[in-house]
This record gives sequence, C-alpha cells and structure tokens, in this order.
Amino acid sequence: MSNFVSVTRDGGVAVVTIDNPPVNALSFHVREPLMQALVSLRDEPDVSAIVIACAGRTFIAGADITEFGKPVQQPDLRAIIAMLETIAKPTVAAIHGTALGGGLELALGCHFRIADSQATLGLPEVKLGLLPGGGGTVRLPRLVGPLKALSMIVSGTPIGAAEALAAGLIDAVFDGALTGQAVRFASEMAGKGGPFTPVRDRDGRLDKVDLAAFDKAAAELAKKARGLAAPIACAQSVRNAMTLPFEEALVAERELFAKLVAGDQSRAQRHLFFAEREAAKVAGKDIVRRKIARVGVIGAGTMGGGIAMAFANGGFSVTVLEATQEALQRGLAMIDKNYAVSVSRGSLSEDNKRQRLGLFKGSTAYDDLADCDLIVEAVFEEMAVKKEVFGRLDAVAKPGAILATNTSYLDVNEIAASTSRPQDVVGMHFFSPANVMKLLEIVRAEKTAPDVLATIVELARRIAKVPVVVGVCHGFVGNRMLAARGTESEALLLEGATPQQIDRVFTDFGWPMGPFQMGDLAGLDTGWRNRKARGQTAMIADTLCKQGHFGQKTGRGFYLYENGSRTPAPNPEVEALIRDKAAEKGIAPRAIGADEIIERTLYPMINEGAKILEEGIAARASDIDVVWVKGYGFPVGKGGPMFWAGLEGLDKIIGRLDHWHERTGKDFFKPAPLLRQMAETGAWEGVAS
Ligand code: 3H9
Repeated sequence: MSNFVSVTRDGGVAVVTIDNPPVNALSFHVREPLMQALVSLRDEPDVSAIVIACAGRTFIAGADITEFGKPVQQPDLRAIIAMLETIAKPTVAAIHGTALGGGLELALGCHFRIADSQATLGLPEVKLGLLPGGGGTVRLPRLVGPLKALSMIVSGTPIGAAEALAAGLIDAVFDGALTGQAVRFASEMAGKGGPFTPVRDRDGRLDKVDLAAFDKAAAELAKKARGLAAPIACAQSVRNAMTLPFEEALVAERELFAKLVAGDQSRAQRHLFFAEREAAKVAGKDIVRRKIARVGVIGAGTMGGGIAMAFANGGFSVTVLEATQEALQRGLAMIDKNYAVSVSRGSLSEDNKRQRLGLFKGSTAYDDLADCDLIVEAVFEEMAVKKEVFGRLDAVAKPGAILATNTSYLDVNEIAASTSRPQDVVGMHFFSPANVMKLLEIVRAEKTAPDVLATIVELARRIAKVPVVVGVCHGFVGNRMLAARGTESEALLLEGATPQQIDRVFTDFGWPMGPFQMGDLAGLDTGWRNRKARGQTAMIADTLCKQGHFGQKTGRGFYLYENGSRTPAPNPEVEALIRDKAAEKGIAPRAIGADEIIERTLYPMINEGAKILEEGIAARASDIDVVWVKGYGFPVGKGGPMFWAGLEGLDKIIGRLDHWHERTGKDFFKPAPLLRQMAETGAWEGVAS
C-alpha cells in the first residue's frame, strides 16, 4: 500500500510493517499510510488482532528530527496514537533494536508490547532539549510508576528488555523471529477475548507514590539540569500525569513540547545531534579499511592507561609498553584499580572486569609491538622524545600498521617525517580521562593515507568515541581555541577580576566549571610546559607553577584544596599575588562585569574558530562545536561556540572584537576576514540552523 508501510495477514492477525531506513523514524511519509492502515484494519471484521513491527535493524527510533521547526503535517503522532487507542481488538508492538522517543510512545498506544531480548527502550527526547511530546510523559508513568518514569524521561537513558519487563513496560521477551512470536502472542490475546484496557486507562500505579516523594526526586534531578529547560519540563510533565486528568495532562505536555521545540536550547541540541554524525563522515565511502585486532599503547601513565582501557572496553587486545618493569606494573595496577572502582559502583560486572583485564598484555620490549595493527604513543609531550619513539616503532611495526601519536600540540607532520612511512602516521588526540571522555581529535597529517584516516574514524565509534578530523596546527582545534581564551582570562585577573568571579560567569553560562577550576583540575604544569616551549608567559599561572602549585594534585593552585578536598576554596595568596603583579605592571584594578568577561574570553574563541575554518584545519563549523561540547564541556544548550555565535549575533561579536582590538591592540581580537564575510553574506545562517 506504500513503500514505507505494508500490511500482511497471518490468519486473523494483521501485521503492519514500517520500513523507513535507516532507523524507521516517524516521518510524514510513514505517518500518513500508517494512519490509513490502522483505520482500515480497525474496521475490518476479519482482523482479530494487529501487530505493529518494523523492517531493518530497529523498531521506530522516534519522530523524524529533521521535521522539527517546520510546520507539522497531519496526521501527527498524537493523532495516530489517539486513533490506536480506539481499537477494541488487541494491538501489539513487536520491538527489536531500539524503541525510542515517538517510537516507544507509539508502542505505548498499543495494548501490549513484546520485545526481542536484545532490544532497548527509552524516551531520549531530553537529549534533544525536548520532552516526549507524543503522550510519553503521561502514559509511561501509568505502566512503570511515576518515579521510574521520571528517572527514564529526565535521564533519557534507554533500558534493556529484561529491565523493561521487570518494570512493567513490556509484556513478554522473546529470542529470535520476533514477528512470528508477536503474531502468536496477538492471536492468543485475541482468543482470550476483551475488553483490552488501553494504557491511558490504567491509573493503578499513579497514586502509589506520594507527591512529596516525587517532588524530592524531581528536585534532585533539577539540580543537575544546569540551566537546561528540558529536564525541568520533563519532570513537570510527569508530575502532571499524577495530578491532572489524562486529557488535561496530554494538553499540558503538548504545550510544554511546543515551547521547547521552538526554543534555542533544543535547536542547539538538535544541531549537535546532526553535527556529531556529520563529523564522523569522511570522504570516500568505499575505501577499504585496514583490519585492527591488536592495539599497542606506549606509555602506561594516566593518559596511556586510559587509552589502553578505551580499547579494551571496545573489545580489542592491547599490548601496553613501558620503559621499565616498575612503571609497567604501576600502570597495570592502576588499570586494575579503575576497573575495580567500576565494579564497586555497579557499572561493570566481575565477569566483565576479568574479561577486560584478560585483553591486556604488558611489555617493556618494543619487539612485542610487532604484531599490533595500530600503535598509539602516549609518552612525554616533547618532540625529541616523540621522534625517538617513532624511530623505534618504524623499526619494529609490521608493514601496514597504523602509527598514532596522542600529542595534544605538536606537529604531526614532523613526527610522521621521522619515520619511513609517513602515510601510516596519524594523530589520535584523546582527552583525559581517556577511558571516559568522548572526544577524539583525529589529526590528518599531510601524508596520512585516506584509508588510515577512514580506519581510525570508524575505529573511534567502535571504542565509543566521537571522532572529529582536524588538520595540523599548534593545539589543533580544541587547545588552539583554548589558548585564546586562557590568555585573556589572565589579563582580566590583572585588571581587577577574581578567579572566582570569572569561573562564576562561566558556570552561569552553563559550563561545568570555569577556566581556573579547569586549570587546577587538569594540572597547571601542563600549560606551563607548553608555554615555556613556545616562549610564552602567563604572569599568575607561571608564578604559581614556579612555587610548585599545580592545582588539585598539589593541594593548591588558583584555589585551595585542603586535606585532599576536590572542592575549590578561595586562595587569599592568589588574590595577593594578583594585586602585586597588577601593581608591578601599573594596572589599577577596576570593577569588571560579566558581559566583559564573556566578550573577552568567548568571542576570541569564536574568532579563532573562524581562522581555523579559513585555514581548513576543521572542515565544518559544526565540527568545532562537537570538539567543544564533547571535549571541553561547552554547554550543550548553546550548541557549541560556532552555533552560539549565530545566536549571539555575528554583527555584535564583530563590533565588540573591534572594540577590544582597538583598546588592547591584541591580535586575537582582530576579527577574522571569514567572520566579517559571513556576517555580510548571512552565511552564518547555515552554521546555526
Ligand atoms: C521524538 O521522538 C519526539 C516525540 O516525543 C514527539 C513528537 C510529537 N530522525 O545515530 P546513527 C539518522 S524526538 C531523523 O548514526 P546508530 C541519523 O542522523 C526523537 N534522523 O545510527 C543518521 O543519518 P545519516 C527521539 C535520524 O545505529 C542515521 O539516522 N529519538 C533519527 O549509531 C543513522 O543514525 C531519538 O532521539 C531521527 N529520529 O544509532 C533517537 N535518528 O546516516 C535518535 C537517527 O544521514 N537516534 N537518524 O548521518 C539515535 O539515538 C540513534 O540514531 C540510534 C541508532 C540509536 C537510533
């Protein structure tokens, strides 16, 4: 009846199959024939039950996100679900893969849900800055109870079939040939005879939780929202399910959805959803990838250990190489300890821990890397050291092995040139802790072969990283833009701002922490070493480092961390140091407002981003956004620096950059030609769409 929706019969059971690759999103071209099919099956006397199933790799993964922001074409999802609920014969959703968002909401419109044992189910709308707008916040609590619904909807994290069965979300779990099982299940239900109660009428679990307990749980979750409207709206909407009649709660949900979908935060989060997927695409779809089975990691320190864990977590065998037995044992013990912590937190089973540890092999001999398909170096950040390591790798690595450097600043072309096989060399810039942080900057050097690049991009997703391909320049995308921000943060201190004040402006903006807290956490010595290598200085940070104050790890930096505390306390010595240094330079402190802090720290980042685009270091503005959101904590609700620039207004940004350039003479304020050009042509619209 349509390319996207077909109906087959198995006895009295009609099977409606949706086939809208890749993820069976509920686009208009699905909704229209789906509605028609359901209406006609409802009225057909020969049909005793209806199964809704999907072709391909998954059940419906949600509404079609590309349709948001455009006029809604009828029938919308709500109308289809409302119609489903008028059907008296049993309706069964047969779920395999992922039933997400609108997909799960459609399933909630059925009398029954059965699932494949590997299926996952969830309402992830919050991650797009939305709430489930197809009745999910009103129906889910009726099945699983308000507290479980609250946690699923506010976190957006899907649950597995077994948990869904235990929670009451689904009615049965099967292995293999799901549609056949669904037909049997449906016909059995039809045999029992009705009436079948739609989810909307199952109120039994709603008053099992008292409102005070619910509000307490919601308040806890709201604390983590950090300025995002969607989690708060999600909680409000689940609460409405408890306090309002069904229809009124649905209307309230619809109103909240309409507000969120039209807002900047959701636009930003939808932008990031597609940006992340776009960044993972490299030219040459048909390029044959190299086979990667065993990975070598050189260095078992914090970075090397984290990288090794990331690969083991992805199921790869890992050879960890250290210079001495002692360093190796220390590194392996740390890996063991990190996995033990995951076990104690319940995020890893003992069995999985054993399995993962079984993937590691330790060594102090380069020859042991000869069977590795990929070798990642995570040694000291110094060109001479890196070159020595690559020279040795060149001698032992098998032909075709990919040689990667985890450098965060250094010239990958120069490193590649120190081998006889520059085509096999690539940068893999992980972020610390490497087993946790999602971002992977993949540095394409001049001679990196296309199949090496394609292999690493694909591999990144297998180890649950978000890849962004970048070109060679000092600091690549992330650290180069960070440098622009860092310089000005120090200048603001000398002119009268305090670290607390600047950090506060950042957290109010939505960052998890400000630049000084972040410096203390990462270790001030890293930036210091980098500055020294480039002949640069930072008055305050350099003085702290010379005094041996590197931040959290030494108990003091811009803040104090007493008795091993991780909570930053103001450091009066730093305040005195700032006053002294300002006096030395003849700067009279003045009151500095939040706007100035934003303009002088974030606008130069955008300017640097524009230069990065001009130079072709990043292929797309949205790649820069992914780097900043996934690697540096740029608030998701603002979509990354380049998207946010569109919200803020390019003309305004250029005007203020001009102002600060005139006032300070600093080069990084001088607007990049691309920025001006984009402001004039309106081309930024494309970036911030
Ligand atoms: C919603 O449902 C609102 C309702 O409550 C209310 C309505 C009134 N739409 O991720 P992948 C594309 S909000 C359009 O690489 P995987 C994606 O862009 C929605 N396109 O695959 C990519 O395209 P391309 C709630 C979508 O196997 C391709 O599919 N649902 C959608 O790694 C493959 O995607 C969600 O938020 C979509 N909904 O992961 C679920 N989903 O190839 C969002 C995907 O051109 N989706 N695409 O780059 C996901 O989480 C993952 O895609 C999924 C598969 C887990 C399903």
